[in-house]
Amino acid sequence: MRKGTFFCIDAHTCGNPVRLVTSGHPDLVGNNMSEKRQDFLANHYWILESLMFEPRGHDMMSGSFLYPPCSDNADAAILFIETSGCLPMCGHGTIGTVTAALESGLLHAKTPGQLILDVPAGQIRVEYEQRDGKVEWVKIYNIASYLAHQDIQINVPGIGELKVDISYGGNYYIIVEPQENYPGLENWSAAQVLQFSPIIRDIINDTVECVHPDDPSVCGASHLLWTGKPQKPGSDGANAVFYGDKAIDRSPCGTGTSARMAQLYARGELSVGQEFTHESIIGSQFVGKVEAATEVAGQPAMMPSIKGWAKVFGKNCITVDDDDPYAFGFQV
Ligand code: PYC
Repeated sequence: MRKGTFFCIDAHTCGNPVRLVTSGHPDLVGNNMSEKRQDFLANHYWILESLMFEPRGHDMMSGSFLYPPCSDNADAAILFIETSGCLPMCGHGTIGTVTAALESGLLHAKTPGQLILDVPAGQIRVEYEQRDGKVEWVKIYNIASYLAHQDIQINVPGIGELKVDISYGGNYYIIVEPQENYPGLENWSAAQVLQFSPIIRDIINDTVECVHPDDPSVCGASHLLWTGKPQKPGSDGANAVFYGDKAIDRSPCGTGTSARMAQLYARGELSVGQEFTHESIIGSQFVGKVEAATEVAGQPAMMPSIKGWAKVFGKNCITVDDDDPYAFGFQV
């Protein structure tokens, strides 16, 4: 039976949507969130299609379900859903989910101001400040991030030769920096990001293997991160992250910022203790930091944190019934 009623809290993190689905959860099979993510992808994907795509969602739509923790030390678990699928980790999604869940009383921290959350990519720690019921900011201590591939030469129809890196921050990011055939984000339009990103992603995924050494279900370069000169005071870098088929993240992207810091750290351009304020395509900012050095499968890696804010703006009740020809969404 593919029908249901889903209560949702709608929020945005620094401009990008987060739809926290508070009822209608499918029971998921698995010992951890990675296995539960696989179960959702195999058996419950219609829920994502219904709640993320038009007419109930839109190109940029992104959301989550809260689940009971899988580990003894955790407060809760999150399953991320968005138009690009079920992400192993989502930074803006975590900030929005934590804000909406705390403000609505759905989530109670064992230690006020701190949470431990199981996510498909592993376990993350969160700090937050709540005043008069409102969550002021959320800081995520993200999973280990690392530069996976460096200086990959590709030939992109309509652009020409490009050199890109691939870095992991909870998802694998293809990072495009200013160079001869790419003048930087400030000289590039959103239409160009949307036109060329899927082409580059296909070229990379046909030729370069990205598989997480600790969890092979986390694989494939799913996102592109285009860099450029920041426009806002206090920013150290600017980016536009492309995901799904037509989305550009309105937030500075938590996993993208982690991946970018891991790249800069690997090149010696950021060191432990250093902050990195990242600006989005609409000028909103996350404050990133290199918290510590670590290793992933014996290779150098770093532990990033990302701090940002979210605002709750509404509640809704979405019904999905298979008598509706567009119950499971569409794309144009
Ligand atoms: O904030 O990690 C993030 C994210 C991933 C895709 C869109 N936002």
